Amino acid sequence: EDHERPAPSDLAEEAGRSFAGMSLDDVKDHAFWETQPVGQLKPELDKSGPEGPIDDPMTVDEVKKEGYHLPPSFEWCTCDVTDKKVNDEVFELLDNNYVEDDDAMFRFQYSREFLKWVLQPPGYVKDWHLGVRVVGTGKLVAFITGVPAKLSVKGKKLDLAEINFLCIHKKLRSKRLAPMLIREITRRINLSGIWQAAYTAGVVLPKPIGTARYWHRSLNVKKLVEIGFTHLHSRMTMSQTIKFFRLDKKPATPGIRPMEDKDVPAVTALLNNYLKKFAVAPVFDEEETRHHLSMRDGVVYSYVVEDPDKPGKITDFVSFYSLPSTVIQSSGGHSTLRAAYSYYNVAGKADLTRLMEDALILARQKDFDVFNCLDLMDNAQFLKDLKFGIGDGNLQYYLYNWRLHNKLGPGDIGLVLT
Ligand code: MYA
Repeated sequence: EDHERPAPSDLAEEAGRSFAGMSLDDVKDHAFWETQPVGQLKPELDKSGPEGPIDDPMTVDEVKKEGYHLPPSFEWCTCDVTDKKVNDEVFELLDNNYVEDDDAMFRFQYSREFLKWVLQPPGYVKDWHLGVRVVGTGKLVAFITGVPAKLSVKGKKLDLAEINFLCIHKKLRSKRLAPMLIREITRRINLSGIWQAAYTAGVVLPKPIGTARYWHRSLNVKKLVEIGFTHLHSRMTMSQTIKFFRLDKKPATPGIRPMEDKDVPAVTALLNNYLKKFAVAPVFDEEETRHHLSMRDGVVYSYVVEDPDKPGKITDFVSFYSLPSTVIQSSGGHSTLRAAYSYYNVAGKADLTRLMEDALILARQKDFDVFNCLDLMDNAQFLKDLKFGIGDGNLQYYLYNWRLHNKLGPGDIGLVLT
């Protein structure tokens, strides 16, 4: 399949890295990442070995007890997002400085409730919510987080940290502060006896274990055109386009309904059984399913299909989370793009395409403007049929301190990081 073509760097490796156009000169230097236990883009820097940890094993006793030094005017802090004031500070830092698209039209706007949700899964560690403040004023200017998770990587179960929300104030960019944040959070995580991490980024760093692509399904195409998220096809009018993206008013799968607390055991079993087939996927216990996948208005939406013939039997599951973006040059009176992101979906009895069409309808009912979905898991099956359009830019998947010999295709990835 098209998306499973090896990346150019992999081709260069196979070809012995010797032919013109793919020489090592094309591989960027990474002063920081070349010192880290990750796969390297320059093959001569790559430490060979079996699939598994890259660093020699260490004990918690050997981990540095004091924090790394920051430049004198900055200090580390631990951010307690249950504290209203701190939650506001984190929200504002991200609202003004977090991820933008390449054309700087939209910027992620994680909500306060969303931050509380993703940062406090079962077993979360406060010290892994790391901030940098200006000494004196106390202004929060940088942030990075880790949360504990269990990941199955090619059949091995790893207790690791999921890293997210790396953010540096715009005025403090390109000062090598990011490596300091990464070193300090690594130290704090190592102090808990955790030696691996998983993370995603839009940029290519040493070295992606896999690459996925976002696809977008218009729900409110008129608004999407007005804010420049999408544009009309040259031979289609607005009313033809609206008709093209029209959805039924109500989901069609018999027995589909919002997930309830009583569904947690069945959803956990359904999900873990499905995720087994992917090379990289989370493993959820019931507490984690309850946390990550229970309905939370404005944050995460989950639906089950209860078999109409066998009450209590859950056969299918769909979920999506809410991650709006600020419209940077607000236009047409729109300041926010309301985006739903596909999360975990399992088609048991239903057809996956039919089930995802219901997810689109449910997201439309909740007033989302667009439904975003990565081409991972089995998602490639339905994207075209359901009128998703391919996005620009890739999402790169990374593991810290875990070697894999071959790059994964998107269909081997079963992990969605919020
Ligand atoms: S991905 C989201 C990242 N955030 C944004 O894109 C928000 C907007 N941008 C910013 O805030 C800044 O530009 C950031 C970089 C903070 C991204 N992941 O300080 P610098 C490397 C990792 O001078 P700045 C997410 O949150 C870069 O290649 N490294 O640069 C997952 C260079 O190193 P090298 C990155 O632009 C985060 C160095 O930083 C990223 O001021 C996973 C330059 O530093 C990136 N997204 O700040 C973090 N971008 O010279 C890793 C740039 O070597 C976790 N860089 O190329 C690792 C596991 C840790 C835990 C382990 C536990 C065991």
